[in-house]
Amino acid sequence: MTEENILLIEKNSGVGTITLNRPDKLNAFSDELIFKLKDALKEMERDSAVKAVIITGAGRGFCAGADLASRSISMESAQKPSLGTHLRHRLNPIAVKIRQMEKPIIAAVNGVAAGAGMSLALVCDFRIAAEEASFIQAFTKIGLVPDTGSTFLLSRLIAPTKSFELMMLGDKLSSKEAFELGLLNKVVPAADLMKECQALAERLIGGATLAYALTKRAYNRAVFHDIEELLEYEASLQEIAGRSDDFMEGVKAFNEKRQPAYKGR
Ligand code: T3D
Repeated sequence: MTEENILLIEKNSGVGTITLNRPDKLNAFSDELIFKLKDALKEMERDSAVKAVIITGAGRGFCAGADLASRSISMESAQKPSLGTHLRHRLNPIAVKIRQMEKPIIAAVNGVAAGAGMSLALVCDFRIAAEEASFIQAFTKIGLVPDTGSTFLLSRLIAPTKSFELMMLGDKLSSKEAFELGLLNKVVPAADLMKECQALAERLIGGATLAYALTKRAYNRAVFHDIEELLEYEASLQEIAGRSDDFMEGVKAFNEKRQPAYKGR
């Protein structure tokens, strides 16, 4: 069944706001939501009246990563889904588009950001989070490898010791902890989140936008010059993890709301 209005777009004073809108699923990435996000980013890039972009989520989640309910349905078919292909065609192009777009992109992290939802926040240029927001590298908890850029985004944004621990254990980070680690620009009360993000966007729009665009280009070159190669590497590893019994068990356990019983294969 097609869901309605799963992504909302608003344009105001040169700022384009994209809202992921599947609140009852904590804005998990269904295929349709991914396609709509990709189209929305292209629209923001093309529209010369839009000078800065904010990405946020409706309800109490920012984005809970891949939609595990639809994964469960697709794994029941004889043909196992290829997660490598899924990443190459769906999520990885979004990460590349956000890094390549020469307009500042702000993640307004209103709630939990898990799995590829955390990657989405990490790949943006700025991250402002509500006090209630949290961050989880949920991947290994369901038998997967961090993807959509998480392996290199996290380990380049914060110290490798902590980033590796977060990827391996998948423990939840509060906004306060994420800020202290250097993952966030600011933490604000939920009621002020969109106001703060709009103010930052308007400040950027009012500045030397060509210089900002060139600075983003230089930053990409300095820090993320190998983004496409690393996304491809993650996809090739996810292809292996996605065919494992542990991944099948991880998704099944999540949907059955129980602890998984992994076998390491
Ligand atoms: O498959 C591929 O395409 C490859 C790419 C993979 C990239 C990935 O992102 S892998 C990681 C996928 N995400 C996760 O593993 C996170 C799963 N979610 C959670 O662990 C928890 O929901 C949270 C920690 C995010 C939040 O916990 P909590 O207790 O605040 O909320 P909840 O009760 O678990 O969730 C609320 C509802 O959202 C619930 O539905 P219900 O029972 O009320 O009908 C839950 O099932 C739904 N939901 C949460 N996350 C997802 C989801 N539904 C589908 N997919 C989800 N990822």
